[in-house]
Amino acid sequence: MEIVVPILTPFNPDGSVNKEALRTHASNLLQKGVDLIFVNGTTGLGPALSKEEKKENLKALADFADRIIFQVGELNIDNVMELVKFSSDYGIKAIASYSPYYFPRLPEKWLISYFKRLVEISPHPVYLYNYPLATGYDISPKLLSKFNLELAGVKDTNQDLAHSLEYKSAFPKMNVYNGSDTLAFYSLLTLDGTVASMANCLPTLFVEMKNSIVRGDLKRGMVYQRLISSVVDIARKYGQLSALYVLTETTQGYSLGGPRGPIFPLEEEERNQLKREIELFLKSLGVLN
Ligand code: ELE
Repeated sequence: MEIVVPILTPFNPDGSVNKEALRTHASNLLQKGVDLIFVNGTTGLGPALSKEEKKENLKALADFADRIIFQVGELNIDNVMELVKFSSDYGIKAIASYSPYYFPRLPEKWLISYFKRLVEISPHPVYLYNYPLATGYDISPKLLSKFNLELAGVKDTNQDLAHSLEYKSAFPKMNVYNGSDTLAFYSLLTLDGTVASMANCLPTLFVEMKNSIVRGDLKRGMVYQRLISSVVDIARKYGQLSALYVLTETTQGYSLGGPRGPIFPLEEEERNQLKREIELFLKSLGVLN
């Protein structure tokens, strides 16, 4: 039962990646008990990073390599292959990729060919990052079965938990995570874990939720889930990806700078309002994280 954090990528004011802040953040999250770090995911603004930045992120986190899943997806296939090869110097847990996206009506077999190429050249286990809402394609368990493609793992970002459960039924050896914050409790309980963006700012709550499940105290676990879902609701009002930088700074006590356009940072007034709102909310619950 693993808590996986799709780690935020911290940026300097000049738009470059702040590697020191990335290391500080990863180290803090692992110290607080999260199990794995997903690098270059959606929350890490993966689709907005260059190939070199993706590499730099892995390099910066080399000390924690065995706890890392390295997302390599891009539309330029040469870059993808280069990223996979680059990962061979690191003892990471797995590489992952979202499916090809943007181009409409891609035949199923092309989507599968993409993942087959990854499996062929990857020195590490290959995980599918399935996010149909974002990519336009659902690499479903049925599709994998139809083409006889067995992958080591999947992060299924899907509001439909049954969809995630189907991977486990079709491929019992596959490591299956659901990637929705609002389903984290259920994902921990019924699958191999959760990939949860809110664990960037609420790592301790996630660890407490997991511990409650381990103890068999499911009622308490659900209380943590409700709390996390409330923070999701607050963050979404401001733009979740940018809000996460502010929330993490507020709860963890260090700055991650801000995001980078086209994911624009919150304006000063929004930042202050969000900080006030979250501090009030967490204080009212007596939660220190
Ligand atoms: C999730 C998104 C999903 C996290 C990543 C993640 O960032 O790589 O709003 O539930 O669709 O994909 O945070 O967000 P929702 O795995």
